[in-house]
Amino acid sequence: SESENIRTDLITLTRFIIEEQQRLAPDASGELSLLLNSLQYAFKFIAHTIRRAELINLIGLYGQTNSTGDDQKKLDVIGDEIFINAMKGSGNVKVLVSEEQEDLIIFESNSGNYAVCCDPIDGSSNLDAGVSVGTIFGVYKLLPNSNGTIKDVLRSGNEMVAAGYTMYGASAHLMLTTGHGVNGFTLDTHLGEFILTNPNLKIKDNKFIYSINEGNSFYWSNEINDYINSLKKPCIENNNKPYSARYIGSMVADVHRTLLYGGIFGYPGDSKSKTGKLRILYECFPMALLLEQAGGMAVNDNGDRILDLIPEKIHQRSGIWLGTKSEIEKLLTFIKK
Ligand code: AHM
Ligand code: MG
Repeated sequence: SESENIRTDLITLTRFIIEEQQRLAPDASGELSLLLNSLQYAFKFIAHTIRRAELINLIGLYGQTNSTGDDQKKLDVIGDEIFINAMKGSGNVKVLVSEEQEDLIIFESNSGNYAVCCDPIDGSSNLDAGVSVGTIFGVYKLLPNSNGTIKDVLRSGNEMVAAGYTMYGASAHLMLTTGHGVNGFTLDTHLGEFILTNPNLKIKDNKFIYSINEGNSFYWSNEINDYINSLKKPCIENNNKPYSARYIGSMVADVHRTLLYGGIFGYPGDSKSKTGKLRILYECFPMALLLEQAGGMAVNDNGDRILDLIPEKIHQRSGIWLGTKSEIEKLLTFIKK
């Protein structure tokens, strides 16, 4: 019967977090676990809001531009508010950087020891078309004796204690790392729980895919044009076929596919925009940590490790390439020449 086929011993995100803490840091205060719990509440709230968006007429311009000059959508504003309130309410977060806020936010009334950097709804230009968007986040522990300053976030990506994203697609998928591999969870909307569905995820390398906004190729360097053109020739590794092009234009969705199928994703700097488009703290760093923890690589346009960068400004951008080791190594033979 059907009931015999139902799995009844599910690993929820909450259970996973508690068990991971007991296994890896039995003496820890549990503060990070509580913070991860507040993050999961924000993801559920945003997932729920995006699902209802069309019905309650949230789609459309809000009539403002955000700190980086993009048109701000109603859902961007609401996603940002949900995130800010969840972090404030958790008590564990002292410093928050949001893509939608020009300055960092310090929660004076919170005594917590963590800083969170986030893009509440990345890829929001895709929302009207119903394309997947996501929340990207990175977490730092405050520096010793810090009461929460900008210095707590202007640090290398190596110092993050947790990072990940939630993609709001057909289901909501959370990919999380605390520096011990990557674990993937899927939101069961009826239970209201994220369920472990991709334990210890490792990047596959059996699909030959490149993912980049090729409309910018006129502005790319010769090295990048040569590299991308090389992928369009039949190659031995791919049974004498060229690579496939896949570009959604929503970083979370493009990275999600790269994690699950392999290949390479790039948003390089070009002659129009020297440092590309994507922001270091809440777009490049979290994705770079996930990729490395899944066995892949993430580098900038010089071929240097993304996680070794130290941003000087909270909204600083960087060119980024991420994917399997073999794809990034191929890229490096072009850009390191
Ligand atoms: P956003 O933070 O304003 O939503 O922009 C970031 C998004 C990424 O999700 C995506 O990778 C990129 O912009 C796509 O940019 P483009 O349209 O230039 O290809
Ligand atoms: Mg963004």
